[in-house]
Amino acid sequence: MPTVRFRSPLRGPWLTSVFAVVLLAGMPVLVVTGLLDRVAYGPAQGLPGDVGLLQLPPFDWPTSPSWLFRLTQGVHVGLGIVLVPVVLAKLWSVIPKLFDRRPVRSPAHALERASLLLLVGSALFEIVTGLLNIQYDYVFGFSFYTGHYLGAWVFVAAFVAHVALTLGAMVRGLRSRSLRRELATPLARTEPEPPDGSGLVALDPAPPTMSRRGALALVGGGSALLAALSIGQVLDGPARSSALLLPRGRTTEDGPNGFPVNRTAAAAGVVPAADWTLALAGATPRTFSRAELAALPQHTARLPIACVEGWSTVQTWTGVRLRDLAALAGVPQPASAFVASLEEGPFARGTLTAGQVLDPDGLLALQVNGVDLSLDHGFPARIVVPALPGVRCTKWVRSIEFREA
Ligand SMILES: Nc1nc2c(c(=O)[nH]1)N[C@H]1C(S)=C(S)[C@@H](COP(=O)(O)O)O[C@H]1N2
Ligand SMILES: [Mo]
Repeated sequence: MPTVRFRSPLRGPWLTSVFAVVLLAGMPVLVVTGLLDRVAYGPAQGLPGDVGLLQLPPFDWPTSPSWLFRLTQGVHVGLGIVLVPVVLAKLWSVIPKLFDRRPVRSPAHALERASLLLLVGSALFEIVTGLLNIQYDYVFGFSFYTGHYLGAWVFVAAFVAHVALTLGAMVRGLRSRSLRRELATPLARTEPEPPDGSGLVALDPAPPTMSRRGALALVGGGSALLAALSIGQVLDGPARSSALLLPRGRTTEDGPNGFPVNRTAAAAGVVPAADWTLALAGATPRTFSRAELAALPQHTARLPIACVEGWSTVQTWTGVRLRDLAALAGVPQPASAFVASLEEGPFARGTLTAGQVLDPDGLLALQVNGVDLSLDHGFPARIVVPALPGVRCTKWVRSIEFREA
């Protein structure tokens, strides 16, 4: 028998099923947007690290619409945050089962318990790594990208097993009470769900201190509050400072370069030399000073920087088209381009696909919002390409190699 420690009269198959159906709708979106974000990184080149057989099939991330990564990444991080109260509520609602110490009865029962352990463990792992990554600068002893990705596959396997094992019970649970009636039931008329074999309903329920609609409002309100404290990270202008939960998406500076900085030049240890030149490698290797780049035909485009941590911003960038640089390097139809930064470190290199180089808005930007890039935003020159993950928008570019194949 379940222990008698857990006596809330609200627990029961209906309440658990309500939280479950929200997660059943939300989790697949979270997983798919997460996998898309991974695909968007493009060919692995140091980052994200190699994951062997779990590597996703190669796929050319489109450059249109330009807000595509902003959307998938924003949904992934936003939904991940908003679902936290629902996950916690779901865990609370099934706590008697989690503490069920009875011996395993059958192989099926053993499987169910193992999948539950993996489900809860991987969900908490994904929440903790995801939240830490958007709060702090890479605090892990392992690669966030690899850890979060492998954790996601454990979660997917356990989630599929759990849904297969409990879908019937969820449907029965949802049908056992009317949502509309629960929403009309105040505390005074709140009664325990009828005892059943689920192990969720307390054998000896305590008097209610909250109605079921109150519990739903608490969880929904928690999610709404988290949403309100996060949404600012994707808004430009003063509203951004409301992103109290996502400090990395906030802006400290004013002026044309006043938008979030992922990592400052000081933090990256970058001090561009006064005689900086850009090296182009290809059929006809070339070098360009900044003045020579500025004398080439310039193109302006409004494009987002969308960071894997969830924040994003749209700014007006001006610079030389990457496809013009490819032609100057003697590779007018490159299969890919390899970008290197003045900086050493995980973001210092990146590969661009043919589509990203050839997109008319794919830029080596020299200016933003009509003025030269600030040092923190990548002076002397940086990559900005539509729908390219922020992490690939390499700052302080030193060289670009255009490859035929
Ligand atoms: N060389 C270099 N380029 C970089 C980074 C970096 O740390 N070093 N950070 C990347 C990340 S993760 C993001 S989101 C964008 C942010 O650009 P911003 O700092 O100009 O807003 O720059 C990208 N380019
Ligand atoms: Mo980023």
